[in-house]
Order: sequence, then C-alpha cells, then structure tokens
Amino acid sequence: MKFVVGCLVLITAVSAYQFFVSFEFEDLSSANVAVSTDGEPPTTDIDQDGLSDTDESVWGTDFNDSDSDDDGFLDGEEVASGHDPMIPGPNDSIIGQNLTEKTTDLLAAGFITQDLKKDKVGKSAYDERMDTITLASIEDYYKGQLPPEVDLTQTDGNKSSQEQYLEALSRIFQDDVLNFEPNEQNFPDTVSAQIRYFTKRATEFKELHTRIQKMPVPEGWITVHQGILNVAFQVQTDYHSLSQIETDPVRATIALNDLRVMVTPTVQEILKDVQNKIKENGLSPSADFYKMITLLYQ
Ligand SMILES: [Ca+2]
Ligand SMILES: [Ca+2]
Ligand SMILES: [Ca+2]
Repeated sequence: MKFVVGCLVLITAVSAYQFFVSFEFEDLSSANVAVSTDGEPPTTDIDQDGLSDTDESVWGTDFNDSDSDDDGFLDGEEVASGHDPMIPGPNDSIIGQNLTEKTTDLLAAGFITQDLKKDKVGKSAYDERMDTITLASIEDYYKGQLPPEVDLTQTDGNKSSQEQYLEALSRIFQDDVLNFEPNEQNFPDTVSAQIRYFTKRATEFKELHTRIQKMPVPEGWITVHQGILNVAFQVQTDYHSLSQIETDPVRATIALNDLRVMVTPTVQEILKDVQNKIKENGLSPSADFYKMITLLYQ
C-alpha cells in the first residue's frame, strides 16, 4: 500500500509541477466567469449570469433567470465553482468538500497532538500517518466521483440494432469528444482563461453524459454502455475539480492525475470490449466508427 501511495504522490507531484509551470499567474479578481473560452466565438447570455444560453440547456437552468434555484448564487457562478445551479445551497456541491482545507486541518491536528512529530513518534509511524492523510484525500476525491444511478432504455440485441448503436455512439463522440484535447495552439495561457476552459469542458462532458444516457442500448451492451457513462461522469468531475485550482489545489492536483493516468487505461479497456463484441457478433460498423476508435486510442 505504501508503495502505491508513494507512486501516486510522485506522479501527482510531477504532474502538478508540469501543470503549475504552464501557468502565468495573474489576478483572478478580474476573471470573468465562464462567458466564453478564448478563441471561441462568444455565445449569448441573455440573463447575464455567466452561463451561456447554450450551456443553460445542458444544466437544465432557465436562460431568462440568472438564479434558477433561487439560492442567491448566479447560475454561472455555481457551475464555475462546482455547485449545482438547480439545487438550492448550501448542500449543492457537485464535487464535495474542499480537500486542501481538509488536508491542512489533518496536518495541523497532527502537529498539535504531536502525532506528526517525527522525533517523538519515530520515522515509521510518521510515514504511516502521512500516508493515511494523503490516502484520505484521494479516497474522498474518488467518493465524489461515484456516478449517479441512471435508467437505461434497452432494445433487442439483433445485429442491426447493435450496428445502429455503434453509429450513434460514433456520432456523439465525433461531435462532443474528439475536438476536446488541448494542444499547444489552443490551450489558453492565462489562469482565468484556463479556469473558464476547464469549466467549459466540464459542461461539455455533462452534455456528453446526458446524450449517452438517453441512447437506447441493445441487449448485451449494458456493461460497455455503463462503462462509457462512468468515464464521461469521471471526466466531468475531473474538469470541475481542475477549475477549482485557485481555491482547492489539492483537489485539482488529484484531478489532473486522474485525467492523465487513470482515464486512458479505462477507456482502452472499454474499447477492447467493444472490439471483441464486434468480432463475436460479426458486426460491420462504418468507416467513421473505425476512424473514431483509432483517434480514441491515441
Ligand atoms: Ca445565462
Ligand atoms: Ca443559484
Ligand atoms: Ca445551487
């Protein structure tokens, strides 16, 4: 267990370092919340709440009401800070408690009670307690990523409904996923723009999750489908957490690690399942579908 924790801390530290050096620090008080991402055409925001009219439909909020759940916080403010704009506060956090505060509290308690005084407790007890604190944050993070229970519509598992299913998946992925990955040209270079970028991506993955959830699923594909839904939810949570870089850097660091290290193997595992099913059931998906698979494997 200790080795695993050590590796996680190391990976997280390296990722965090690369992440933070890419930042140009600036005053966030001037940040304008989630109106548009740099380089993208501005979208309209009729009620001026920081959430574009298009994004309001993803969140199910009213584009004519700046505070859809009447809890005193603007819809755009809520999305950008990881709160649900349709559930009145205070218990409306999408991502859970502040992990930086929690970690700091645990460390402070350890120093006060002298449980974290290396000279007093010895090196091995000290190491063990530090591991426990690190693990507690990581565990809390993953507890917040438990995907919601969803009701899926099932269809029969004949060949044509399976092929239709793959086509529908391929369309959704082409629309919503394959143009996501930031590269050096389109990744914003200021903190406020990066935060808007992460918030925007979270909204896009929420939309992806909703679209996939509504698809009819042929018999035999439920596990694959559930896997895809879970990844969409996981990535949505990761982007929400990354957007909290200023207020909760511990959470953002774990999220970055999750996106870089945990998500890819899960996606590849699902793609392997999909390919096996195509072979087993003698399906012939279109060329577009294979193009999507190739792109996702990269
Ligand atoms: Ca709006
Ligand atoms: Ca509100
Ligand atoms: Ca709310």
